[in-house]
Amino acid sequence: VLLTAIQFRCSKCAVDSRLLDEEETLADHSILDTLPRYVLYDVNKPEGFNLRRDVFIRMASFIHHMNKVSDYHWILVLPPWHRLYHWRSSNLVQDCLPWSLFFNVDSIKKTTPVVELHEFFQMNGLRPLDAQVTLQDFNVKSFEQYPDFSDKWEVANCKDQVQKQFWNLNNLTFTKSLCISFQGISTLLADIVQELQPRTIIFDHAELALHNYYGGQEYWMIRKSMQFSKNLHEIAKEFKKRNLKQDYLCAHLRRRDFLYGHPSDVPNINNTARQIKEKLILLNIKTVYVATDTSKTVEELKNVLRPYQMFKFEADKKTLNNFLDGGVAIIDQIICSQANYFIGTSKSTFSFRIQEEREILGLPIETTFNSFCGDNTECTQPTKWRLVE
Ligand code: GFB
Repeated sequence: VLLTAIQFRCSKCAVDSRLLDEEETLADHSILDTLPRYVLYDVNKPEGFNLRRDVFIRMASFIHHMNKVSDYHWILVLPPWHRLYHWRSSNLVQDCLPWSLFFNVDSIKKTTPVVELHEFFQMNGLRPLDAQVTLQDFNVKSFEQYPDFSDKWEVANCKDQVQKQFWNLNNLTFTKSLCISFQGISTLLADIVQELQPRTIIFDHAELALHNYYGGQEYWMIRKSMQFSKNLHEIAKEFKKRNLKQDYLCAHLRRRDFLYGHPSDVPNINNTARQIKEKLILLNIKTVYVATDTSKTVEELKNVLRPYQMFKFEADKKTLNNFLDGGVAIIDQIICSQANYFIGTSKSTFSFRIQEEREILGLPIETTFNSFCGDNTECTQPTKWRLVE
């Protein structure tokens, strides 16, 4: 049943060739001018789920800008979730997943004009995209002497290989492809669109475009619209009803690649337990919920934390099959967002997103902006990015 569901998702991603003929009959340019225009985008392959959520905000902000300055109506195409590096269940097919599997897309649509990729194909058919733009860094020469932070872009020779096939779809083609050295905020992409005048355009390496105003009013408006799907909220609610009947502290322990990527931010198990216990005593809380990307240390931590009770969400087969690794990670995030107290892992965007969610819920800041301290290092606590309305 699961495989059929996933095949269905992927087939929804594929192009319906019948639509091309209909589209081709739209030879009359005055009709074309009344149709919406579309921006697609993709992100550097190894980036994780929560950094990608941040890139969405930047691209959504760009679409808002386009709809202010352009004569056309612009729509952002939600890039399918596709084989992320951190999704470890190798027995599951985790390709070509629509945003609706994880998010309440209706909520996003209330703030930003978006469509899923399969909806875009229903509109566009097999017509090649007008432009593929691969963003890349400027070559930095003598940066130390002359740091140049000005916003700028220019057409350039491609530094790296250009992506030929997005999301394994061989039907997504382009009329022209170019590389652009880019440095600046996402609204600067409007200048590129102005220059190329495409009806449909895809930006690769969209993560290079920065926020217009990180943590500003528009940022939070878009961020608030990115609600998780009702199904995932329901599963988190059921888990809490069964296991977390009283006040609880949530600890997010980001380990795997952080053990070597950010070793000074990851305390050992005894030190982790010590930091948790200190807070439990201070807050008079008896229960801990642990969200982590590894099962290795969970039993060990449970033992060291006794007599305090420790819980972790373990997805049953059905939940994992339906919502995959991405869904299970979101369930962890929902449960941590609603905890009485949260301690995250420094520098993890997974933890940052939980902190944002807690701001949206209006929880006291002292219960939110806390990180574990690594072993033998000076410890700084996270910046308090407060919600702005
Ligand atoms: O979300 P993310 O960008 O956060 O990537 P970081 C980490 C991924 O690991 C999550 C899994 O999206 C999940 O798939 N994961 C992490 C977890 N913590 C948990 C957890 O508590 N529970 C569950 N179920 N899954 C960045 C990456 O990770 O770290 C970059 O985006 C790079 O690609 C960098 O690897 C070093 O910011 O934590």
